[in-house]
Amino acid sequence: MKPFIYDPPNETMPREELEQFQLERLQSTIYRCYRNVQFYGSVMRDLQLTPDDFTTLEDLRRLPFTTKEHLRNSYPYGMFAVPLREVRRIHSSSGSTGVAIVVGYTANDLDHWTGLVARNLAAAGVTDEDVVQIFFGFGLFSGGFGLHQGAERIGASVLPASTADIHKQISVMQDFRTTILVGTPSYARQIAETIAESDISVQSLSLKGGLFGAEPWSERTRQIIEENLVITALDIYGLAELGGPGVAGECPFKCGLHIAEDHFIAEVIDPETGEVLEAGREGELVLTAIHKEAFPLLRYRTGDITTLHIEPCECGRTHARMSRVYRRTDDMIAIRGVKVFPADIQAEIEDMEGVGSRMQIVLDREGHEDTIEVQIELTRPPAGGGLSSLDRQRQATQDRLGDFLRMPVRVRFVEPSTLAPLGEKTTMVVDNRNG
Ligand code: DLL
Repeated sequence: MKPFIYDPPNETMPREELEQFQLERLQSTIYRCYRNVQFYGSVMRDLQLTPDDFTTLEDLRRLPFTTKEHLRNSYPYGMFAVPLREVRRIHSSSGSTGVAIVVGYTANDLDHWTGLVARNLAAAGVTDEDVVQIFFGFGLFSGGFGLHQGAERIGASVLPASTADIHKQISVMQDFRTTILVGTPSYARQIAETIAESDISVQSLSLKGGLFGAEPWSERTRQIIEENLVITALDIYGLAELGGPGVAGECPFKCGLHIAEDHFIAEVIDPETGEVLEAGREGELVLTAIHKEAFPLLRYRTGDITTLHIEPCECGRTHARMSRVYRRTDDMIAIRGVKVFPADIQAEIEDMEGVGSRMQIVLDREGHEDTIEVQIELTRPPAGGGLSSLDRQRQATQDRLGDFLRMPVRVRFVEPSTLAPLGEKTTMVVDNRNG
């Protein structure tokens, strides 16, 4: 049986037609950027380009990349393409280094965004019969409101549970007969493990599916959520700069996340050289927003590492798929000269029983030597309870990470919510080595 597609004319458009459609939207976006965004106007004038020079999709490559640095330099409203009176909503992302990125939406942008998130929810099986519990934060972070609007658009009953504590989440789930869970995968896993260890029978719940994202997660975490809650768990991807969630989402075939290509042009580049790579090769995702009024970005370097797949998907959608994002270009750390991706440490941890997936790496220097401490939020006390079993588990985790990294690692277990409030993302790396 083919799964439900929310917007068939746009989601299943033959690729040739889709590319023509993209070109038309790209041309009008470039024209507006040239006229209304000082930054893009001067970039194009410096390169002696005018909007008329963009006659094919490949011509997009004549433009340089836009980076987070450019957005920071234009803080808060310097890259908006419309006057503030036309802006209906503002969200922001604090980013890993603390300087906020500010994003504006016109009434049309809000409408389109809502439709995109509705597509992802529909792909996860959400209908107007569902009760959707959202445990993303509601605030400047785009997750809560983005998913909320999308679920309302479908006609589901929405529970904006936000970042309430785990017992509250579970009681809401029981009392209000939640059918769909939406939030960060780390919190979903914690909920799943807590229920599995409690005397609550999962059959007494009404759950059938979940849509999780905003942070990297592994197949192991998916498996734990799916098995313990007896649901199908799918992935949703997005970033504030491109409007928040809704940029891409998985379908039930779980073979990558379909990118909303009628709204975004996706390229994958070699992060070192900037060379555009063909489909199937791994690199940094670069996105161009071709249907935004307030905050259109051209060739934005997301920092996320992925691979594009353009061959058709069994679900019937023609939009390209991106493989699950697990690493970023900017989070690679060098410890004692060894290059490490925090996501790889996280994957080791996610593989272990009883240890939560939320962690923080703290780098320091003792004498001339780098030290690494990994702080991990424990989701529950170790089997057998007691201090000695806790210490045994800590030692086992420490040994495993030490083997993995081939250097001494200190592991410290911390209480849930220590690294960040539940449902919010943690800062992966704290580097105290230069100060
Ligand atoms: O995380 C938007 C969002 C909200 C996406 C709810 C999905 C669901 P930011 O706070 O700007 O926006 O963070 C964006 O988070 O560049 C990725 O590095 C990471 N990220 C987002 N979704 C995923 C995912 C929202 N599904 C940054 N898998 C992005 C892995 C993800 N990483």
